[in-house]
Amino acid sequence: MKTMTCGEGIMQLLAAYGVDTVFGMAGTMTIELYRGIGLAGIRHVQCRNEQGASLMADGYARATGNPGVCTIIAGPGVTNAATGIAQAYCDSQPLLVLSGACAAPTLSKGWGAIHELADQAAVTAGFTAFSTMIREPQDLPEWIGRAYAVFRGSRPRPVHLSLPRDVLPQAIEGGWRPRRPPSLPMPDPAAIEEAADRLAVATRPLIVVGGGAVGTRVPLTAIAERLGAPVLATNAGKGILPESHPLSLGCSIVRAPSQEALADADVVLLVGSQLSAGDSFVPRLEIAGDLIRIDIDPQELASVYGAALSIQGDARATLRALAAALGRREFAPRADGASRVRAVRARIEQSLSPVERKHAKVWSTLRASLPPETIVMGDASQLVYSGSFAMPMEEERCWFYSGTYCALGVALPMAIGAKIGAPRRPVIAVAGDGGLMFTINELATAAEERLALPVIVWNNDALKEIVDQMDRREVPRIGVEPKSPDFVRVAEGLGCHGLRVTSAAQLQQSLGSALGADRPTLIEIREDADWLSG
Ligand SMILES: Cc1ncc(C[n+]2csc(CCOP(=O)(O)OP(=O)(O)O)c2C)c(N)n1
Ligand SMILES: [Mg+2]
Repeated sequence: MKTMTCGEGIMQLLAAYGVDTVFGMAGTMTIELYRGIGLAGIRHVQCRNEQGASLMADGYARATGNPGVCTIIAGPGVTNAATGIAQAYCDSQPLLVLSGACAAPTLSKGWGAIHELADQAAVTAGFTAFSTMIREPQDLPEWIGRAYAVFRGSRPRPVHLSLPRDVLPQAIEGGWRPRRPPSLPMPDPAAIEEAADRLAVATRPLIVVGGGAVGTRVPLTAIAERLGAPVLATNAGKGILPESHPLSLGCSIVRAPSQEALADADVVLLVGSQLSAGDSFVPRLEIAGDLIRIDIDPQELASVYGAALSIQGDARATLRALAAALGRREFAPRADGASRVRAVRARIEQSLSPVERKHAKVWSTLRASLPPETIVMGDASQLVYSGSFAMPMEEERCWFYSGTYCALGVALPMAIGAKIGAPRRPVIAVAGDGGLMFTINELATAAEERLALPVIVWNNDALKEIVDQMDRREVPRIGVEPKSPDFVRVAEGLGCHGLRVTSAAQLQQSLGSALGADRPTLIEIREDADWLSG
């Protein structure tokens, strides 16, 4: 059997699990991993800061459904990457973080080893499924097997393996093999019958879908139509039911008319969602009717919103079983579902503020300019908050706004990861002037990778969301009106195209060029532009 280093063995094993790309930043401790990356023929995308690497890996996972992998150094590599790992944790994304670590004999001793953290595994323990310090090379096949058991057999979440610098170069006997992931949990048939009984007699049923329901379009559509039930999506569930469907309320959970429809329902079927406050902007939504929850995570089923009936199971298998159970029952679907949806949509349309009407104008231009399979990566900007309900999606895995962790600066690196994972699909990033500055350095990564990536900057010369909150509460505007750079020149300096658009036609035309370009294109839209007024 061939002898190789532990670093080589890890990468060969990951290639056998299907890993084709890693996002990273090399350092003295991880060089043996890089020998393995080269030998395994894995693509390495070099970020400019480890925050970019973890966010790119997250974007890759969202676009492909496969785990995103990042390779980073110990200490500052881990603390820099923390934001992307924590975001992936909040949004249940599969992420494998491979970091260096100080030499095993120095760990926890405070000897001043380079990149030392007192307890590196503990740093990420609160936002990973597990975080482990590897002590022996032969432990790795098990820990990587456990990581894939999390990714494929449960609620996906990040896993962090810390690899000491004296472990990676050790010789191993080759031939580490992937372990077969466990099967997904199947629902209890008695619980499915009870859910069908409750739904069949509901007079105002309503369905809410989140990220855990991705992949359930066929049974979800059958259930919604069988019941005549409106379907509301969270950001992570946007597009599972096409938003052109007459029963779709889109991702309008942030708007009062949709929240009232939820409160008014007599039976609510909640699938694969925690109903995060980041989606609704209210700490706790009102649900007066009976709640039926479907989730793969038993703890989620017991959290915040107590349920009349909790069904643990894989969402697709559970909804298939529920659709079949409803099909066996005699009852007429509620006839007023689509008219309830139309009424809610009309009230939302009437409730838009002047600036939200500007946002809607931008989104309608983007929607008209972009193919339906386009992936949109959104940052925590006011334009994106409106996009949740104003940018209709016909497909799932197309809209990503991570409202729960809600970290500024995520859109650009996530879009880079998505474009690398799904090169044939159009991908755009949308960020505010404040948010883009957090990770604008990664334009250099996108340029180096020659990505045809439009990056939309919504420029209002302010951290406008916070300005508005300060104004409402009569707090002086302190620290919320930073001076923006000349974004077009910054983009050009980092190897991208850049332009400021002054009309809908110009936005449409520039997007067309950007999607076919040999480099990213920063497209600046000013909130005070004439074309958005009136
Ligand atoms: C890492 C991080 N720091 C601070 C915040 C708080 N915050 C939320 S929205 C916002 C303003 C963002 O400004 P910008 O990106 O320009 O978008 P705008 O609100 O102007 O549309 C801030 C500072 C945050 N969400 N994330
Ligand atoms: Mg702004």
